[in-house]
Amino acid sequence: MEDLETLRAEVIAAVEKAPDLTALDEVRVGALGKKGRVTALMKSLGGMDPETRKQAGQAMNRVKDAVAQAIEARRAALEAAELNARLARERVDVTLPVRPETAGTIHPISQTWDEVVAIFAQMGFAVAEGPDIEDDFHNFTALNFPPEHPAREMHDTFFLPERPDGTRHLLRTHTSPVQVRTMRGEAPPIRILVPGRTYRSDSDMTHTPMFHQFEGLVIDRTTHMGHLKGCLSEFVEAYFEVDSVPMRFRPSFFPFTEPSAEVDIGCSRQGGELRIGAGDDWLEILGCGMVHPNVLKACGLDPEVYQGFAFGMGLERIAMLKYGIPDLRTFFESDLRWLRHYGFAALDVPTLHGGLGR
Ligand code: 2U9
Repeated sequence: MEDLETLRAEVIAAVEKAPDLTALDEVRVGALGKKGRVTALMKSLGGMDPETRKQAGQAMNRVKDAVAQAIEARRAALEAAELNARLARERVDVTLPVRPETAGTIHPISQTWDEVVAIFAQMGFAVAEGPDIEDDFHNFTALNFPPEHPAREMHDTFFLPERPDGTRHLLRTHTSPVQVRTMRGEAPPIRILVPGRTYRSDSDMTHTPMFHQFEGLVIDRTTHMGHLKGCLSEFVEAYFEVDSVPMRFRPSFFPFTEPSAEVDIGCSRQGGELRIGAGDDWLEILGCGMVHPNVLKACGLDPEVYQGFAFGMGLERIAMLKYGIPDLRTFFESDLRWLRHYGFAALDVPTLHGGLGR
């Protein structure tokens, strides 16, 4: 019994002195393992007479339980100490200032795109999009382009290689094929805004082979040019953030509209600075017209029942005018200094009530 008490005291002292989990496990194996000191004592029970064995067995079990308990307590204490040390070592100071220059900026094209969508969405237009690769029917024929129209020529349109059936797909030269698809797929009333990339084989100071357009289309039974003018006037005043902008329609020609017009807005150009809505000068910003009866027919609508208006504008052009960007080609050069200068704050999404250009 004395040996047992000594063993207990020695093992528990070793447990409490174990400096880490590895050392603790060595103590555990030395006491309770197969060849451990407590285990060896338990084995000696076999040679005792029944009465002694009963008492010695109970005493040994108490020692075994006490040792096991001491090991568990020490393990918990060591684990907690280790966790605390790690937490102290890996602490993050959330009050430190953020690292500079990690945020990018919104490209002026994306910004202008979002602004224009916000304005027309407010007027009840739905956004429609379609494929960049089109066929001759949707890009030209349905839009009343005569077979020999110059826009179909190689020098204006990017054609894809000829297919086995002899037809050639092309990169859309305007977003109008999306309106054709919408009219052929949905019944009026139609009120859509069609933003997207367009392509023309053209490259100089004022033309890039890819550019962006916004087109609009409204079709109903009694839609007329008064609606067209009111709608465009609302747009121009909201986009340029000017209370009142003079506007004039000049007669023009497009195969897909009749009558057709080009729209100028009032401006001043004093001292080389452009100001929209003031002065007695004019600035052309978009084209528009009433959808040609041939286009309505090609899209499955009866021109005796339905009519409507359409308009189109270049996104780069109106971005340049609003944000004073002088050179079209810089839009697509991906020059980081240009992007930092003309870019917009990320996540600052334009809305009519929150303000458009910031
Ligand atoms: C359908 C019917 C009519 C779209 C229109 C214009 C006038 C226009 C140009 C502006 C500058 C293109 O980016 S630009 O070069 N567009 O002037 N676009 S009316 O008329 C349509 C479209 C689709 C079915």
